[in-house]
Amino acid sequence: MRFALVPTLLLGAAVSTVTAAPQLERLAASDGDTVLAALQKQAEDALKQQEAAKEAVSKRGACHLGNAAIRRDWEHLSSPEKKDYIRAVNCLWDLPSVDPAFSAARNHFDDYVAVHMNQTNTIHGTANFLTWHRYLVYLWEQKLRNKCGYKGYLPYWNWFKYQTDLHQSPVFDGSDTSLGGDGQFFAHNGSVVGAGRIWLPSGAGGGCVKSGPFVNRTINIGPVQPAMQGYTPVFTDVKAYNPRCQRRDLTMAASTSTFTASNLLNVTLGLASATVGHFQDELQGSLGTLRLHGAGHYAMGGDGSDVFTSLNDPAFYLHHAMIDRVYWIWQLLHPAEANKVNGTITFRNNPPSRVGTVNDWLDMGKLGPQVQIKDVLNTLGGGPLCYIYL
Ligand SMILES: [Cu+2]
Repeated sequence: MRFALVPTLLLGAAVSTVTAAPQLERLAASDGDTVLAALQKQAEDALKQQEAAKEAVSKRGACHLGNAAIRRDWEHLSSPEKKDYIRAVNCLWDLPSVDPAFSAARNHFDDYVAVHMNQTNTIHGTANFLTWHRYLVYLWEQKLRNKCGYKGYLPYWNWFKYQTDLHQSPVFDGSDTSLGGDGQFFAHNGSVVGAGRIWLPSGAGGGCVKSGPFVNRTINIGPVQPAMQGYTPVFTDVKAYNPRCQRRDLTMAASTSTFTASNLLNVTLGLASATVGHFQDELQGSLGTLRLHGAGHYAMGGDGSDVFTSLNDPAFYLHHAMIDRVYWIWQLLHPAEANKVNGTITFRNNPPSRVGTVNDWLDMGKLGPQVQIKDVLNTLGGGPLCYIYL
């Protein structure tokens, strides 16, 4: 796919001051990880400028660059740091459910799956998609720290490394410092995605995750709509208790084709970066297209490919941290658009619904306090968030 530049007029000063066109042309010819590193540098420069400007005109808030949490690439955590994260996830799995109204949730790990499943149709393809998921993974991070003694912050899965062989990825290599490896081989006919318009061939897995620190864990909710063929969803009562192993099918057909420099540039500096509406639509993909958000889910396959209950795969949180990181980079590079939302309050406006606003509440059930979208647009203060990405 050819990378297209954003007309400078569309963006005002935002991008034109940050990146010159020749640099963009050069980036477009690089690999995804090089582009990501360049974008990160630009975002950091923009962040420093914006923070310096803020500081000049007002008293500094409690959160600033000097004390913000730093979320890092899973690969860049030390082994003890990775093991501490894994220990804390296991700790959440051992804590009791906090929502007795959802009987299939048997522990606190399940509570997150339940809250997401219950709201699936009002948090995807909606005005709140980016902020709802931002706040959810923040609550997950805080719970790991406050209830389970995790010392670090939420790591992310860098999509732009190992995308041609996910078995080599430190997130998925099956070692005791990964979030588990591939599933056992399970013969199936690939996955159907993109509203039934895209077929992805199966990988070498599809069955129970066979290695890594969570092999003996049981998941209890769903599946509701797994993309992987041969994985039968619960049709009768999606809220029913359904204990089983977690399944995965590392699917390079999704990751190799989509985690590209061209797709990353398109949403951060290209045509699809012009407005928040363009950005979020391109990030999520539309009917018949596979894009960054979907590709991460379908690259995990199995339980991770279920739009309702993909949180059953513990790598969900690292995938959505990466979504949030790209959103964070985009916000920093597009300050005039950064605090806007676009869309309605139902999945691709089906059924038709009102337009979403920054005053809408983000409902996390019993996972944490409700906040408004405007409270989580900025990761550096003005609300509960205080973090950056590195
Ligand atoms: Cu979701």
